[in-house]
Amino acid sequence: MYLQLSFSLLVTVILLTCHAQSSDKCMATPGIPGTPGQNGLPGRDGRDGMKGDTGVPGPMGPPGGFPGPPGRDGLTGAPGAPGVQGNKGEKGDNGPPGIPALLDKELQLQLTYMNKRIRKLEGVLFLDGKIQHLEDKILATNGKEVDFKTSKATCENVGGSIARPLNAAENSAIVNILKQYNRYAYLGIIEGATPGDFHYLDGQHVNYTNWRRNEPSGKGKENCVEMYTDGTWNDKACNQYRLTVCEF
Ligand SMILES: [Ca+2]
Repeated sequence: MYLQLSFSLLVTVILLTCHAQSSDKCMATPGIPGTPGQNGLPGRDGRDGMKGDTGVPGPMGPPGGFPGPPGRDGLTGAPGAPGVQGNKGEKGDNGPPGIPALLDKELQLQLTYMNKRIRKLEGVLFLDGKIQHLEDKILATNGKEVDFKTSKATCENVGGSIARPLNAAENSAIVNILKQYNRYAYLGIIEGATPGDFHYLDGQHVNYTNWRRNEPSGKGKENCVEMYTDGTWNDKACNQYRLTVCEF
């Protein structure tokens, strides 16, 4: 009761005091400050910082300590110089006797198979007009026209040699190729130091010839031999472009 009376009295005093002052300074009374809030939960950890510099090596330990672990292997060195070749060993014993080829059934089967395959491949090339098959040689062209030197090198690079007819049958086989391409070809025959003296590339004397009438006529100035599409020969300068025909 006493407390309620005192509070009413205090309000009355404040109101009267306020009334006595100018009205704009006395719109409201300040409130009582609240109690401080509780601390929040701790935040999450921040990101890792940058790695610091390597520290200064520590001082050497006292003498008599244990040795550290061995270091890593170094880089591989350069190879050394090859050693001196050893002496040749003694000849070994002979192996057991093998089966004669004719009695080796497995070998014979393989040979038969290979022969069939080769004949088929020859058929394919013949069909394409690329080869002529003779008894002991195969004539072939790559269809390209080049000078004598290039033609010769082209044949030799693939294990053959520029075609040289040794008889009428071989001459005709070359003609068959020339007719398909309607081109002339150089033969593997050249003129020697003596004008009119023609020989094969290995220096052997030419046995079979098929010169056109009044040829050879170069008198030492036409050192190569070309074959016409009718099979006759003409001595010709070596720098013309002629069909490459090789023999194997
Ligand atoms: Ca001529």
